[in-house]
Amino acid sequence: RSNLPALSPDQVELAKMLVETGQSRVFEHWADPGVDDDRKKAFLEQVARLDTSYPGGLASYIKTARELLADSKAGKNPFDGFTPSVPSGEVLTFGDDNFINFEETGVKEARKAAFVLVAGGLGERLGYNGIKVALPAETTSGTCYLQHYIESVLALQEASCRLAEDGSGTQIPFVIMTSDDTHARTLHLLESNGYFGMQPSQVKLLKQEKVACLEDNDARLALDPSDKYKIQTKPHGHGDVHALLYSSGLLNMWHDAGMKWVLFFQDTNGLLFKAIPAALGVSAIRQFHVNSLAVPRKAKEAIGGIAKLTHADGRTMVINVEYNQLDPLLRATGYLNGDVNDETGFSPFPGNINQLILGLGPYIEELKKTGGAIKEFVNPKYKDASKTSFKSSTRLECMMQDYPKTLSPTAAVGFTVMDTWLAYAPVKNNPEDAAKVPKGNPYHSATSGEMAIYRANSLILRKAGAHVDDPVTQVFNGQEVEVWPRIVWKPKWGLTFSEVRRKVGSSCSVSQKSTLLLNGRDIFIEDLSLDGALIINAGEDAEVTVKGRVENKGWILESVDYKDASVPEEIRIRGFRINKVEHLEKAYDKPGKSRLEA
Ligand code: UGB
Repeated sequence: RSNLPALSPDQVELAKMLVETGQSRVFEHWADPGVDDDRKKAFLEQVARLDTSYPGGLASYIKTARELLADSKAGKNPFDGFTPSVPSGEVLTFGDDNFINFEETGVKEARKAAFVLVAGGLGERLGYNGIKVALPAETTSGTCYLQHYIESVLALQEASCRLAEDGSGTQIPFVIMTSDDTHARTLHLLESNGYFGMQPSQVKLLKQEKVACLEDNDARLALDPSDKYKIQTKPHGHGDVHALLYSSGLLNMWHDAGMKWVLFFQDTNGLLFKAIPAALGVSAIRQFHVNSLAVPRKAKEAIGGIAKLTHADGRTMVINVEYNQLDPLLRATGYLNGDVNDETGFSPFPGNINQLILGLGPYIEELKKTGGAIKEFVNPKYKDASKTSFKSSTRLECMMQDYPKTLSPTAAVGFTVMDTWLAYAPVKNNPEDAAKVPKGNPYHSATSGEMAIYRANSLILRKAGAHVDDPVTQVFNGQEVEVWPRIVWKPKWGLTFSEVRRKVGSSCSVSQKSTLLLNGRDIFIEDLSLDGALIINAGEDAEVTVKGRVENKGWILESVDYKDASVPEEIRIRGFRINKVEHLEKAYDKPGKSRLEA
C-alpha cells in the first residue's frame, strides 16, 4: 500500500480487487514511494481499461480463467455429455429456381440489414505485413477486400431500395471491428480512399481491446517481460464483436430504425457476397434467428464443422465445433475413425465459414441477458505432462460463432450450405505453408483466393449461357491451381444470378487466355467473342451494349517467387504478376445508350 501513489477512489477499488483476487504479485516489484509514480498510475489506468472492456470486469475474467484452467488441467472435454450428429440445413444449388427465389427475397431484405466485418486479426498464418482487408482480392482490377465489401454493400443497398414497395431509400449500416493491431491502418485506408464511395457516417469502427495474459493455473496476471508496470495482453478473439455491438448502443438504434438482420463476416473472402443474397433470403423465409453459412468440408480441413450436439439430459444445439475439437469429439463418442470423408469425398459435417446472419430482435433479447459475453475457452501450452506450468503466458479466447451456445433450445438455429466455389475462398496461409497442404485440400492462400474469383465468375457466366473455355493448370508458389479466364465485374454489375443472366447473351464466348473487366452497372454483353483483354468502364447513367469479336495479345500471368523481395509483398505472395501486354479499353461516361461493336 505504501508504494502506491495518490489514487482516486476508483483506483483504490481496482487495487483492492487485484489483491482480493490473488494478484498481489503485480505490486511486488514496485519501486519505493515517490519513484515511478507516473508508471504506477499508467499501470492502474491499464487495469481500469481491462476492467471496463470485459463484460463483468476483470474480477470475473480471473474467476472464469481459474475455472477454465482447472478444467483444462483435468483434461475435461468441453463437450462432455454431448454426442455429435449431422444436422440438417438448407442446401442450395446455385442458379436453380429455389436459389433464385431465395436471392430475390434476400435482396428485398437487405435494406433491413446491417453488416459487421470482423477485422481485428493480424493474420499471423498469412504473415503479410499490412492489414488483410487492404490486400487486393484479385490483381486484375486491383480491388482490395475492403473496397470490394463496401461496393457489395452499396450494390445491395441500391438494388434493395429499388425494390422497396414504399420507394424509400436507406443507408445500410457497415461496422468494422478493429483492434490495436489494425485500427489506425483500417481508418487510414478508408479515409485515403473516400470510404470507397460509402457515406462516412454509414461506417462505424469498433475497436476491440486485448485481454490480460495469465502466467499460471491460478490465473495470475502476467506482467510484460519488458515493463513491470504493464500487464501483458493478447487478443481475445472475434467473439468480442457481440459485447462491442451491445455496448455501442448500435443494436437498439438499428432496431428503432426498423432493421431486422445483422450479418457478420470475416476479412478475406472474395466470394462471400455471391452467397449473401440467397443466404439472407433463407433467413427471412425460414425465419432463422441464427443462420450460419457453410460449405462442404474436407475432413480435418482447418475450418470448423457444424454439428448437432445432443446432451445426455436431452438438450440439443446446432453449433460450430472448431476444427481441432471435432476429431477428438467424434472419436470419444463412437465414431472410431474420427473426422473422415464419406462417400461424397467430404466430411458429413458442413464447414463453418463464419458468416452469420442473426435476426436482430432475438439477438437484442439475448444480449440483454448476457451483455454480449460469449462462452470462452483457454488453450495453454504446457511445459510438460504435469500441466503445472506454461511455456508462455495464455489468455481466455472467444469466437463469434459460439453465440448460439447460450440460446434456449427453442431458438431457430439453422444453416445454409452453398457450393465452395461460389461462397468461400479465404486468404489465410502463407505461400510456404500453402504449398505443404495435402493434395486435394484447399490452399487458402493469396494464390488460391484470387484464382477462386476467376473460377466463380467463369462458372456463373457459363450458367448464364456463355461459352467459357476450360481452365489450364499452372503452378504458382508451389501450388497447383486452375487458371480460368480472368473475368471480373463490379458488384453492382452482377449482384445476383438473375442480374448476370439478364446482362449476358447466350452466344458469348471467352477464351482461356482472356481478361474481361466490367467497371459499371449497365453493361450488356449481347454477343461477344473475346480472345484477349477487354475493359469496359461505364458511368452511373451510361448503358452499353457490347457486340462483336475482340482479339488481342491480352494480359499474361507471369510467375514470381514469393522470396523475391524486389516484388511488392501483395504480389509476390500470389506467385504471379499480370503483364498487361495488350488490351482494348472503352469508357462511356455520358448518360444514355451506347454500343460497342468490335
Ligand atoms: N479476428 C478479430 O476480429 N479479432 C480477433 O481477435 C481474432 C480474429 P482467422 P480462425 O472461416 O476459415 C475462423 O484467424 O479464428 C477476425 C473460425 O473460428 O482468420 O482461425 C479476423 O480478422 C473457424 O470456425 O480465423 O477461424 C478474421 O476476419 C472457421 O470458420 C476473423 O476474425 C474459419 O474462421 C477470423 O480469424 C474460416
